This record gives sequence, C-alpha cells and structure tokens, in this order.
Amino acid sequence: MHIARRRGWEIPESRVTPEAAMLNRRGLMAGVGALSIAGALPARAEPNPKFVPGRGLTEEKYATSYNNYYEFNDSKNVVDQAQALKQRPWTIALGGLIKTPRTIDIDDLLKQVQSEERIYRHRCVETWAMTVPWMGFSLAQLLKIAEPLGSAKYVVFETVQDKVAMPGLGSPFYTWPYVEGLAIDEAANDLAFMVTGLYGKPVPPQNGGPLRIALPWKYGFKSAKSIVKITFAEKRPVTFWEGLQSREYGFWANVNPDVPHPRWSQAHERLLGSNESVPTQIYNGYAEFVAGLHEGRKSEKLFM
Ligand SMILES: Nc1nc2c(c(=O)[nH]1)N[C@H]1C(S)=C(S)[C@@H](COP(=O)(O)O)O[C@H]1N2
Ligand SMILES: [Mo]
Repeated sequence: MHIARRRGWEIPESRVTPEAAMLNRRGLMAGVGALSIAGALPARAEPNPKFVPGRGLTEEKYATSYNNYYEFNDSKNVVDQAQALKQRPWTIALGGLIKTPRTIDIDDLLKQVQSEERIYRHRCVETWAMTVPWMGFSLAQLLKIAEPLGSAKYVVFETVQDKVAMPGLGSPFYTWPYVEGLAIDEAANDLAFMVTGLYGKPVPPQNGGPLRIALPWKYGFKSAKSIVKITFAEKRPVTFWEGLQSREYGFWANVNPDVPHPRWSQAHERLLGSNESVPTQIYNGYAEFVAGLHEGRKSEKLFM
C-alpha cells in the first residue's frame, strides 16, 4: 500500500495496482519482509533539503478542505463540487513562441521529468498561510521540454474550463479562463514548481489536480490550478485578478509585509489549522532564491 501511495502521483493508478498485487503475492508485504521493503522503498521520498519550511506542516485535512477555487465557488468550501473534475485523461497544450507547438499528455510529460518532494510555505493575499509537502518537478524542466524561442519573455498558464463540473464559470463577475503568468527568468528560477502531488498522494482536484503550479515567494493567486495550457509570449499577459481589480492585485505579486493591500495590512499571516498569527516575511522568506530577479525591475509594482 505504501508503494502504491508513493508512486500514485507519478504513474496512472492502473499501473500501480498490479505491482502492489505482485508484491503481495510474493508474501513480501507481511512479517519480516515488510521491513525490508519499507527500507528499500520509503513511503515518501525525502523532501528536497534545500527548501527549509521553518515551521510545522499544516495538517492535511485543512490544506485539502479550505480552498480558493473560484471556478467552483467563492466560499473556500469547494471539496464536494471539485470531485466532479475528471483528472484523466488530461492534456496540456504547449504553444506560442516555442519551437514546436503541440499538445502533451500528462502521463507522457511525467515520464520526461524528474519528480521530487518539496515542503513550501504558501501565503494567500488574504493573509492565511499553510505549509505543504508538494510533489512535482521544477518548471525549469518543462521549459527545456517546451523549447521557447529567444523572443519569448513571459510564460502564461491557463486553467481548465469544465462548464459542467465548475458552476462558478457561469458567474458574470469574472472573466474566464483563470490566467496567470511569469516573466521567463522567474519561470526558470529553481523555486518555480509544477505540482502533481501533496502529502504523498496525487494532488486532489480542489487543490488544482492533476497539475498546478506553486510559486512560494508570490501571493497564492499566482499559483494557477488544473493547468491545461501553457503559452510563451513576448507581451506580458493581463492576469485573472489583475484584469478584475488592478489596483489591488498586480502581475508581480511578490510577498512583502511592508506593502499593505489597499484594504488590509500584509504584516502578519494566520496559519491554517492552528490560527496562530505570525509575522510575514519579505518574499515569504525566499529572498535568497529570488530577490536578485527584480534588480532591473525597480520601476514596476513588484509587491502587489
Ligand atoms: N484556477 C484557479 N487557480 C487558483 C485559484 C482559483 O480560484 N482558480 N485561487 C488561487 C488562490 S487565491 C490561492 S490562495 C491558491 C489556493 O490554493 P489551495 O486551495 O491549494 O490552498 O490557489 C490559487 N489558484
Ligand atoms: Mo489566495
């Protein structure tokens, strides 16, 4: 069972089951044999030690039940509705300024990348925060696969629009699809992470399964969920929240405790689960990785 769980985010369920069954047949899952298997194949890979969480993990039940996913609804309680979003088959269209625009199946993509676990802090612009063990692969690997042209300056992510599963798409207040983006040098930064799992399981639909992004130094709205399209552009895209309210939500959206949102302070954050309030850090504590990115962008509104 541990083996099936460990590999669930990497390979389709259909390929997990026979392997687990085979191990069972050999009797290796019981008694002394179980110990040696556990030793050879730990239930969870060691998280990448480069990314130090600095605080306790958020309990899984909170991270997977308190969600912002406006395509379903705007209540944070989307779990039940989100189960209607099918996670396979799933394809991602790669387009725009790249060598060969094409559509790639998620399972083919996963065979071409190196996956790992990373524990990241997540800071929502609304001031709640969580600490989550994500499974996935660096966006830099996907850039290599996509082969952007020299003229590509921005990467643009689009979320799936399933009108049957997602009642929020019918709301007249929003301009769908959910679009997010990064400058290409940000996208190449080691911190930018494509997520396929969390807490040792496939990432559930409410958290943006089967493929989302995690950008821990930016406010959470930059981390687009359930991605079906990645395009490369010369021009900066207008992103979802920026298009709705540019005075409050910008393109760069780097975390900064000293730059308040127009309607509230960003100095502190509330930890999901415990409700403890802790000081917010510049770049959400990831300055050592990303502060240098914006040397040439001082005239931009980098922090909202
Ligand atoms: N497609 C899509 N992506 C989205 C959102 C959304 O509403 N739709 N909400 C964003 C916001 S505001 C946050 S804080 C995170 C929340 O991720 P979580 O539910 O996994 O905590 O997803 C981001 N990605
Ligand atoms: Mo958010």
